[in-house]
Parts: sequence; structure tokens; C-alpha cells
Amino acid sequence: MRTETGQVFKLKDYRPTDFVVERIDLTFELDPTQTRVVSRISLQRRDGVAADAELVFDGDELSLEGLQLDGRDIDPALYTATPDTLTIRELPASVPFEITVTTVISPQTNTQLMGLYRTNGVYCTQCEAQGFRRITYFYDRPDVLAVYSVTIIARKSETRYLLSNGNLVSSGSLDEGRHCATWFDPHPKPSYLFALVGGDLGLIEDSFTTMSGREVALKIYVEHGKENRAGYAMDALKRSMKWDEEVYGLEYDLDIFQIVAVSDFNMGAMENKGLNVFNDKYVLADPETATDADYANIEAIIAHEYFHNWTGNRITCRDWFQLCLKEGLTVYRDHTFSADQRSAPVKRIAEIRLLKAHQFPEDAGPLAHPVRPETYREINNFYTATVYEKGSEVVRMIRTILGAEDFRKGMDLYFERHDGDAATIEDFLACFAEASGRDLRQFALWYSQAGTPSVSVSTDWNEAGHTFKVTLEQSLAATPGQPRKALMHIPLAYGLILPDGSEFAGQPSGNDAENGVFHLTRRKQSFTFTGVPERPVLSINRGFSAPVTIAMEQSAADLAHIARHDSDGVARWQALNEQATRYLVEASKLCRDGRNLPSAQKLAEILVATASDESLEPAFRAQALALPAESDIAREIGSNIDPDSIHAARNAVLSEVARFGADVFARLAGAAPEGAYSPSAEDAGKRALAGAALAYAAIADGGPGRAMAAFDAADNMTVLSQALQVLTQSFPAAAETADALTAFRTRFSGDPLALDKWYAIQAMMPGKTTWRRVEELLDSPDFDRSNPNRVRSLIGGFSAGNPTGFNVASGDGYRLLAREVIDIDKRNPQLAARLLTAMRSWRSLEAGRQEQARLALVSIREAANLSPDVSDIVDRMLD
Ligand code: 0A1
Ligand code: ZN
Repeated sequence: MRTETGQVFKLKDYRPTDFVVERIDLTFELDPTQTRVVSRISLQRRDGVAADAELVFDGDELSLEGLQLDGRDIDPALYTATPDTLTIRELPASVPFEITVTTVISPQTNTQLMGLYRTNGVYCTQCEAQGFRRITYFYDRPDVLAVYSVTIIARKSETRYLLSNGNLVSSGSLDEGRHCATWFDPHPKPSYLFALVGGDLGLIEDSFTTMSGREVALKIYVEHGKENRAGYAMDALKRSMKWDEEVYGLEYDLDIFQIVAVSDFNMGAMENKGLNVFNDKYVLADPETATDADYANIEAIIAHEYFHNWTGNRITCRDWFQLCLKEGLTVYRDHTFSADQRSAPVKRIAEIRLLKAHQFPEDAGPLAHPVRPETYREINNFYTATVYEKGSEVVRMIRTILGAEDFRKGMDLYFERHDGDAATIEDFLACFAEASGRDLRQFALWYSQAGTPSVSVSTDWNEAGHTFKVTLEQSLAATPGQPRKALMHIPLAYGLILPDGSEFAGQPSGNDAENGVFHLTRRKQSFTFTGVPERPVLSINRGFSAPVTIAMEQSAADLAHIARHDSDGVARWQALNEQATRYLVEASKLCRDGRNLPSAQKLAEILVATASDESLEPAFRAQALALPAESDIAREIGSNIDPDSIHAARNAVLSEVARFGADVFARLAGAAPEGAYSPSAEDAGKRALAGAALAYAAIADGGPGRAMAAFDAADNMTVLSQALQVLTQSFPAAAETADALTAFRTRFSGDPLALDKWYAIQAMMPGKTTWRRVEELLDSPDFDRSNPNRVRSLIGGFSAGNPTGFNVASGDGYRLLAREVIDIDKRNPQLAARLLTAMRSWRSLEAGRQEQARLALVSIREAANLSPDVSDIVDRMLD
């Protein structure tokens, strides 16, 4: 077990390796506890490197079994091997040479799920970011690109399939019931993209003909008996391949593309070249066990990993500081793919919600870091919402600034110039600057400055002169390590909506606005529109063109005007959401002070009107009905947060809306798409609307009858879990709720993914005693602490998805999390560190809870043998 070393890695310290690797030939003899790995590496000293320079390879918990130079054992005096480095001295100065490294590793006892491990009897690897060094000593860094040949030897009985990257070269039988396979990947790649799988799995197959007419074999491997749940993933894969050809002209480049679904996985999925490994949650779906959201996630993640083939694999990162080069860009690509496959505004609304829920709090707290960090202690802790989601927003802004045509030119140049490279953000930006002739130097600050900029907006209507002036002013608060910030380039899409709902077409003065976008580059800027016939309403940051917060005094009537008339659907939702947020923030504060709440009638009217507006698509109406979550309200309040008053205020509003729209909700709750279940966006939207309406209708009923009836009648997981959530959220103490939970458990006891939902739904039940329920569930016989999905469902669901339950004033929620983090850290540091980030906003709580949270964090910091992962997070949180 690695423990904390306190080492800090810095972007400015980057330098290339002393030796260049050309080829690596790996042979694995698979065995649960004694897997032998022989690695033959062709190397050459880099030009200009001193003749006495040592070769230093990375390792992690390794022990060396053999070491040769050009086939002959190396004198032990000429090398030093520790569990985490192998240093070889006196190597040839000018001629190429070959090093052979032998290690023996134990996949069965590898509980970190990094390197080679076993999950449900299947051998599988996870090498990003630094897992390869747990397999063999190597230059485990992304700028070392080599051609890999991999031979796998294993017992036939337990490994029907032996897989690695690239194309299959040969396979055959060996003695003693063993067999072997050799794979060759012609595309040079970094070690983090290496993959190996050996297991007895089920398989579904298909094929795809690329735009140049090549046939690619498509294979998805799943646990036996689950083959019929992999069809949607296969369909999503083919649509992704087609989309990348049509939208970016990018074709797949091997004869085979394989996906393996495993049940123990730390993240969502991994883009290993030609052999993606997936958390089975993001592959397996059928109507009985998966929700519409699960289908949408599968589509997005299949696309994401496939798109990495070009943005990540063909062009990779020079170092881990550049992680957003592949992740931000690939998230941007999967977002636009999903928008094209589904309703674009609804997809965008979901993205905005997610960004605000996860990235904004990260950027506002102790874990804030730039999209491209400049230092890290543990790279695993930088697979964050900032790198991924804000990274994607930054790419989206480049497109907004350049326009579609120049953006595509920039992308083309990037592929043309950097194919086969390990590149940097500077390389990436240079392509867009060159393709468009624009200066992106100020824009580049989005990569280096952490924090969410704030833009205050004021307007001035001159009735007599028919002019309308918009003044924007930007600011950016200090973040850890960045006390002072430079001015950013913020592109803000806008519209001026006239009283009749039409849009004013004129341009403002000056040249800081272009194609409906204000370019805010100075601290304060004004834009004056002339010849405006009547007082317009300003719609700003349309479509969330920049990931900023907007501070503007805008009347409820103006927001309602935007909500009704904006030509941009996302902006209409933004206005509705703003109105709801304002009311809820105010109500929560009044609740905290023990005061009466004002009427929510106006809000109720607009929500009910939107819900029943048949001209709008159902998915949009469902989004409109979803009030800001308790965590959204807390974020807006910002400090001295009392989660109980937020909960009470939000419930009061829900009740008022429910009562006001009771008839509408009762009608909508009963509506369902016609025919058999289809995961199409259209049907999913109808179910989403019915589900949102059911929640309100049940509140208006004041009892669980309607939700229980929906639960009993449900013929798919979406409707079933919606009904169960209405029961657990609104009637936690009802006998019906207990019955429904028992029925759900009985029905899905043999289905881990469905059972995960049962754990998560209970973990999110509001109230002061939920922590006790969570403790009981931790002791359930099927609560498997080694399965990350199960752990995330229960502990993650509780700590990140249950504001009142987790933040119970006694501190029991924090203590529960602390105990579990310390325990999980012994086996799986990455998982433990990620769970702990649920406490990142602890300083914005009211004083009593803050103190309880601090004590829990201190108890973690003082625990023995903490991993670098957890100590990095806890130290930053307590700093
Ligand atoms: N590159 C993957 C994410 C990923 C990162 C680290 C992992 O290690 C456990 C696994 C996956 C992606 O963006 O999908
Ligand atoms: Zn990715």
C-alpha cells in the first residue's frame, strides 16, 4: 500500500525522458495470485543526453524477478529496484538496446482496481493514469509513445477470451489446458492506454462499414446471461462512429473495436485503444432494470470513449497537467453528439444543471483548481468536474467566439498537425488562433485561472432617445494559490426581447459585440443599442454561453417575459429557473429566521402554465417543473447554510405549486407514451413529465395512494423508480413506502445494478435519522464494500445526495462518512478520496455543522497510513 509522501508535481518541471522507447513486447502468464509479466522494451538514448544518464522506470508495489540487457542478465551492481522505481546504470551510449523486465503480480488481491485486477473472475486492467506501473516497471507517462505487441497465456477453462489492444495476430492451444493469443497495435500509444482482458464472458457482435468502405468488427463482452442487455450500447456505438465521420470527418483506424463490461470499476469507462473497458452500469440496459437516464448515460459514455480514439488516443496529452486537452474536448464532443441525437435544448439544460451542481461548488471551495492545474500531489484527484465539464465549456466558448466554420477549421488543423503527438493546451489553442486569425491569449486564462467569474449586469432604457444601454462588469474571486486574477475574455450571448415578444435586430455601438455575443474583455464595458422602438428585456448568457454567474436586478415580470418569449429554449428555462431560485433562496432565509413565507402563487402560475403548454415538448416541461434542488439553493445562499430550513422552504413551495396545479398534475401523471417501452428521447420526455407530475400530484393528495398505485402498475424501471422515489421522498414513514421497498428488493435481489438503485433511493431519504438506516444497510449481506457501484450508491448517495440527512446537526452523518472513508481507503484509495469530496463545501455551513464537519475531517487526517489520494483531499479541505 502506497502511503503519503507529500511529493508535489509541477507543470513547469516538465522535461522529456532521457531514453526513447520504440517498441514494447509484453507476455502475460495469467494466474490469480502469480501472474508473470515479461516486458521487452527497445530503447535508445535521446540525442544530447549524457552518456552516463541512468534509465529510471516507474513502479508501484512491484518486485523485480528478472532483468536483462540484450538478453543477458544485468549485474546487480548496475541497477537498483525498489517497489516504486527501477534504476539502471551504464547503458549503451549510442546504439539501440533491449531491456527485459520480469515481474510477478497478484491480480486477485489487487483491491485498488488499478493495474491488473480481477472482477467476478475476469482479469482486467485499468492503467489511466498511473496503473501500468503496477504491472511492470516502465516510463509510465503519457508522452512516451510505443508500439505494443501483447501475448497472453492462460488456462482455457477460466479465460475463454484473451484480449488486448489492436488487431489479433495469432491464437492457439498450449499444453496443460492452456491457450494463448497475440495482439498487435500498430498505433504508438502511451502506457495508460494499454489494456488486457481475460475471461469467460458472453459476447454480442456486429460490424460497421467506415466512410472509406472498411469493415470494422464490433464486439461487446458482458457477463454470461446479460447479452440481451447490450443491444442499446451496440446501437449507440454505431451511431457514434457514424457521427464522428459526418461531423468531424474522423474514421476508425483498426479492424476491430471491442468493449468489455465489468462489474468492479472505479470510474465510468476507459478509452484503451481498440479495447474499451466499461463499468457495466454504462453498458447493460433493458426496460425492466434500466431507467431512461441510464439509457441516456450509456449513449453518452459509449460515445465519449469512442470519440477518445481521436481526441485522446491519436492525439494524447504531453503530461497529466494537460488532462483537459483530451477530456474537456471529448466531453464537448459527446455533449454535441447527444444534443444531435436528442432534443438539443433539453440536453443543454441538463448540462447546465450538472455544471452548476458539481463544478460551481468545486470552483468556489477548497478544492478549486484551474481547468489545467499547475501542480498536483495525486493525479487521480484531478478527474474532476472542472477538468471535464468546465473543460468542455471552454471548448464550447472557443466555438462561440470563432463560429462554427472557423471552429471546424481549427479542429481540422489540430488533427492534421498533431496526429501521433502528445500535445499541450498551447498546441490546441494555436490551431484555433491560426485557423481564425484571432488572438486567443486572453481567452487562454480560462485554462489557468480557477474560480467562476461573476458578471454584474445593469441596463439603462432611455425612453426619449430610444436607446438601450447594457453595462457589464466582471470579477473573479481569489481561489487557493491564486490571490489575484487577471481579466478574462467572457463571451455572453444575448438577445433584446421587445414587448410583443419579437427580438430587436439592431447591433450595439462599438466592435465588442458580434453575432449576438458581447465580448467582455475589460473590467467594465458598455454596449449601447440605438433605434430601439420600445423598452426591451435583456436575455443574457443565453444558452449558458459562458460558465459564469450573472448578477442582475431583473424584475419577476421581465423574467416571465423571457420565459414566455425568448426564441432560445434554454434561455426560457434559465429565466424560469432564476425566478424559482430567487423565491427559494428568499423563502429559505425567512424559514431560517422563523418567519412566514410569502405566497408562491406567481411561481406556481408560471410553472403550471408551462407544464400544461402542449406546444412545448414534454421533456422541456418536465425540466421546468423540476424546482432547483436543495443543494442548488444552498449554493446560491453561499454561507451560513442551514439545510433544514432549505428543505422546509422548498417543501412549502412544492406544496403550494402542487395545490395550485392539482388538476393539471393529476391529468399529466396518468399520461404515458403509447405502445411498448422505447428508450427514445421522445418517450423518455413523456415519462419524465408524467413522473414530475406524479410527484406534485402525490403532494396534493397528501397520501401515498397514487404513487403506490403507480408503483404497482409500473412495467418499466423508469416508472417504477420514479414512483418509489415519490414514496420515499414525500411519505418516508408510510407503511406503503416500506412495502414498496421490500417488494423492490425481493424482485431485484439477483440484479446488482437494479439493487444499487434500492440502496441509493434509501440513502437519499430526507430526515434526521437516515444515517441510522444507512448504517443498517452497510451491514446488509449484499452490501459489498469492494464493489464501487454499491459503495457509491449507498455512501455516495447519502453524502452527496441527501442534504438534510447527511448534514444532520448532530454530526452523525459526517462521522459515518469519515469512518467509511478511512475503511475504504485501505482497499481502494481512489474511491475513498472521491467519496470524501462530498464534504468540499463544509465551510459554507452554519457554525454548528461546520464544527462537526471539521472534527470529522480532522479524524480522517489523523488516521494511520492514509493513502496519498485521501490525504491530498483532506489536507486541501482543511487548509
Ligand atoms: N479516461 C476515462 C476516465 C478514467 C480515468 C481514470 C480511470 O481510472 C480508474 C478510469 C477512467 C474517461 O474519460 O472516460
Ligand atoms: Zn474521457
